[in-house]
Amino acid sequence: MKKGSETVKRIIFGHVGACIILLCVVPILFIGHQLFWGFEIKVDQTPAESLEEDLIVVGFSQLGSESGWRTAHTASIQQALTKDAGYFLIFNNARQMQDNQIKAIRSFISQRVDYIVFAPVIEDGWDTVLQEAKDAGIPVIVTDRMVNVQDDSLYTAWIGTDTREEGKRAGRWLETYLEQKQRQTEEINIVVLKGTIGSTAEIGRTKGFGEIAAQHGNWHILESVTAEFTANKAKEVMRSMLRRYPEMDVLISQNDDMTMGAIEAMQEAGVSYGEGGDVTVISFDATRDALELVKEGRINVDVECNPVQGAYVAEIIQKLEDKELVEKRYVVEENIFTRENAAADLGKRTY
Ligand code: GYE
Repeated sequence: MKKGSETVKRIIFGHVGACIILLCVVPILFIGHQLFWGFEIKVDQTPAESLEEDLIVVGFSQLGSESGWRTAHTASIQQALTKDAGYFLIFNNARQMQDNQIKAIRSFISQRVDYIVFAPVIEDGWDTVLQEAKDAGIPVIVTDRMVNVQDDSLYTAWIGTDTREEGKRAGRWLETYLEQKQRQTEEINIVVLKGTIGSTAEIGRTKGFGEIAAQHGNWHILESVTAEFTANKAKEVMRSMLRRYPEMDVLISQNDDMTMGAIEAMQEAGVSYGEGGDVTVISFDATRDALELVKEGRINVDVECNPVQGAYVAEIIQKLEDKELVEKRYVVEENIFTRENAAADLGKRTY
């Protein structure tokens, strides 16, 4: 009898003890996890507030924060999808890693968001996760870069820029410039700083410029190297290219951040560039900082890429809410800037 009650006690206290330990340890582990991962786990929160206020819940997977252009693109989406406008926005930064984007999208699906918006880091590899979103009945709006999927019905709409046309514009500008300088028959040595390999901006700009370059037997692309759209990497790559190609005439840099890095490398190496310099500089994006350099003649031409896409995303969502049909592709307007027109635009530039 005594033995029996001891056993019962042991069982009861054994369980109680285990419960107490669990109750103490689990919150400690949870807090530790929160402190360690910070806001990145924001993606797993349940948007309870959105239910109370009847907001449209949007999960936005941004590919990274690699450039000034990206900062402007993020801001544009955040400014359009505000609470005042009726949205509950869940933001996740994938730090240029596709795996992180896939995780974020899966998390949006498990939270049953109303819409998924995402800017894909590269074009390939989205079929499976987008199929999961489709099966869950969540419309996906792709912004900025494009996806390459077998079945176009895996996304509802895409809003972005015509990067191939941007590449062509750079090529056509170089044609005209060389004619004006009466250098159209000279041998022209070109180096290219590419963006993230496999991203729409890299694919389109390379292709577009390549199409024009192919029409000129005297244009020689000495080397194309990726610097992943970042200034630091571009500075490193450019240092090495300057050592290897002293005969370089033209730099094509697929975004402004890389151009800034390359300019630093040229300055360090004592190489002259821009108007009147040895290296003609062609850039993409036309952010405010870069336009200042265009105005000063340090960048010869900047082909605009427009990051202000948030309002269009909101418009697409509103149409879908109203059960209206939406276009599959929306392309934003873009310009091209040289010393002649850069100053005039700087005043009204929002990014
Ligand atoms: O040009 C670059 C950014 O995808 C168009 O990505 C975008 C490009 C933009 O990092 O600065």
